[in-house]
Amino acid sequence: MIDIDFESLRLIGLTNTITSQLYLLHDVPPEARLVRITEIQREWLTVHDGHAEFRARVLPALHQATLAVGDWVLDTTLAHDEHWLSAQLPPITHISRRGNDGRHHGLVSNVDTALLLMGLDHDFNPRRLERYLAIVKTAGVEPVVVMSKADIGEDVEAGMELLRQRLPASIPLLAINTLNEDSMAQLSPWLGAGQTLVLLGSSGAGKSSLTNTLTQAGQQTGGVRKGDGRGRHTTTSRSLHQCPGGACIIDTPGLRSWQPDADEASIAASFEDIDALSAHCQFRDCRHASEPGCAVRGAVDPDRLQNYHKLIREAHRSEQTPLERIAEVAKWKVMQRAATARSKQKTSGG
Ligand SMILES: Nc1nc2c(ncn2[C@@H]2O[C@H](COP(=O)(O)OP(=O)(O)O)[C@@H](O)[C@H]2O)c(=O)[nH]1
Ligand SMILES: [Mg+2]
Ligand SMILES: [Zn+2]
Repeated sequence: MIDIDFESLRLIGLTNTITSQLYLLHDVPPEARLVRITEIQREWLTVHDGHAEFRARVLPALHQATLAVGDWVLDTTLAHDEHWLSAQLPPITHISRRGNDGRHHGLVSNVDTALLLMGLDHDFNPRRLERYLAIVKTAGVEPVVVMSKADIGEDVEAGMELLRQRLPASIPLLAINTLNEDSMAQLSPWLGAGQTLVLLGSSGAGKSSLTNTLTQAGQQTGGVRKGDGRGRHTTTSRSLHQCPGGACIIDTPGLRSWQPDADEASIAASFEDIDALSAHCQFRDCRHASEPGCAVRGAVDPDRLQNYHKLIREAHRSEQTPLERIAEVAKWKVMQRAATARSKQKTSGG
């Protein structure tokens, strides 16, 4: 087994659970070192070994497409200080999305908490927030809803009240000013040593501002990107940063096409309030549409329920193969033709 400097690697998020994943790998060269991916570029990756960041490339045995920021990988140093990555530890959590082409896109790995950022200004959009919640919860990651721009938003209290009414009470919900160090204290329950957080939200929501505040607050200890001479960073790709308290933060750019990479059942389960209430519906297979004795309709915000149906329909469509989709459309046409024929018969008195 390879040597592991747990003390240093803990600063970039190593946990016991991840360490035990090492035993799943075969033929680990004794000189290999455990490192974490902090940034991915086309030609190279940036990895961190607990002390410093450096560039590395991926050996053909390992497919770059399966790697995401936050993954733990094995690094071998060759002559000329060249770093090559040879193996990936199976991620404990992995957030991915499905593009419009139906393909899976890995986003981040091994995160404990996702901070879902949304501005209390024009960015406010509960449906988009619920989409993010579905993506995160289906990946087994704990969400925290962080409403930014609490200092400049209009109707801050009304917006917060709307979300409190609409979302299950079990989802933490905060209003912050990302530029203010007080936001540190509000987020402290999720910023413990060894914790990894990812920031998700549309462009302009305040993700990079919050990253700067959390990584530069208080005294500056050895940080991945503290004082890297580039000043405040702007996000062009996903990248991992260290907080003084020992947590790691992965900042992401805003994403456009954003579909959960999950099946209908997992999405249904991720709406925990609807899931719990549906046990009391009269019909076991109630779709909470127009069935009698539905325990969900009326109890859940109608717009939230509509959004739930929309996300489930999307998942259903992307699970279908092209042939199944053609068959479904054909079935529809037959049914429509039959209905038209019936109504014609009625009007002609036949
Ligand atoms: N007043 C105020 N401005 C904010 C807040 N969060 C972000 N901003 C501003 O909004 C703009 C976009 O923020 P940025 O962090 O780059 O958003 P990102 O695209 O999510 O990374 C910047 O001009 C920030 O200064 C906040 O909580 N309060
Ligand atoms: Mg940004
Ligand atoms: Zn129902």
